[in-house]
Amino acid sequence: MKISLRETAAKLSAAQKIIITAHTNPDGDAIGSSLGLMHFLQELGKEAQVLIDDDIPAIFDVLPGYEHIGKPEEGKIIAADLLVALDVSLDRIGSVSEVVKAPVLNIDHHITNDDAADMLYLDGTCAATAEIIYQLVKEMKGTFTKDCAMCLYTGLATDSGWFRYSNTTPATMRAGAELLAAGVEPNIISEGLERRPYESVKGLADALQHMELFHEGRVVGVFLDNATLETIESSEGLVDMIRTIEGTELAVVLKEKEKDFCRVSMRSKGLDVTKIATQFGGGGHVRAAGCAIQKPFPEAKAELLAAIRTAMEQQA
Ligand SMILES: [Mn+2]
Repeated sequence: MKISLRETAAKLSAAQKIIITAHTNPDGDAIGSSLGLMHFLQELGKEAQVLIDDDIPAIFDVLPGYEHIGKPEEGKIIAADLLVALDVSLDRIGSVSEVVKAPVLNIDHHITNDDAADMLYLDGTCAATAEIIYQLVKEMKGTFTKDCAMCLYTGLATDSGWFRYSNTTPATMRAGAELLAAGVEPNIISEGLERRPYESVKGLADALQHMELFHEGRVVGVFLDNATLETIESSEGLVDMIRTIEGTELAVVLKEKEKDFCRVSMRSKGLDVTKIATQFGGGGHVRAAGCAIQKPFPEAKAELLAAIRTAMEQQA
């Protein structure tokens, strides 16, 4: 059920013990908005804890509170007044939904949110869930501590491509400016998050050998079957690297993570890629979306490329 920002603020005000979660395979916005909200609620004297059902990449250790992010433990039931699920639909929070016994307040900016939570506050115009948390703090007449601001700024910066993508609005920049005024050190965040091990950059170079053009050069893709993927140390950040290629409208990366299980990331310069992702049960944003295809690699590749072709023809 959809609720307003004011109602969302009222639900948070009324709760004392609050568990915060976000999507598995957590990114800067999932982690930044979760920790930012945690710091804010703790300042209000509430008991707030972040639980995410996945490993947290070490690059996020520059964020205050990183070391306090917990993982749900099987059979260890937690009773709380509220479970806040950030940047996600409920199907992607892993076992947190089983472990935490509380009404679910979902806060998100993905237009593909399934609206399955008890309460949902959705604002697809926000660049990041962290931008919504910023608005919530304002709605609740709160102030930003440096710790809170560092985390929210990280969410804003990462989801907007460091304030470069089309989702960057005057409101995003104003939020960023106010967080900077609260003490954010943007260089600490960017240097921390952009750290890569040597093997990872080398892995990227290996993965790039598999780059191909499709559909008259309008689509660039890297398709890695499981055997190839096993030989590559790391292929994180591949789609953002290839999307800059001149003349392309869409970038796609497909990785066969396990036999008959392929993960897909897409970036576009205008085409609504959620229309392609949702055909395969995925979701995301107009210019950045993803999905999983449970098919053998050759079939997954062919079906995805066909779906992209159809979407491009429908757009024309
Ligand atoms: Mn986000």
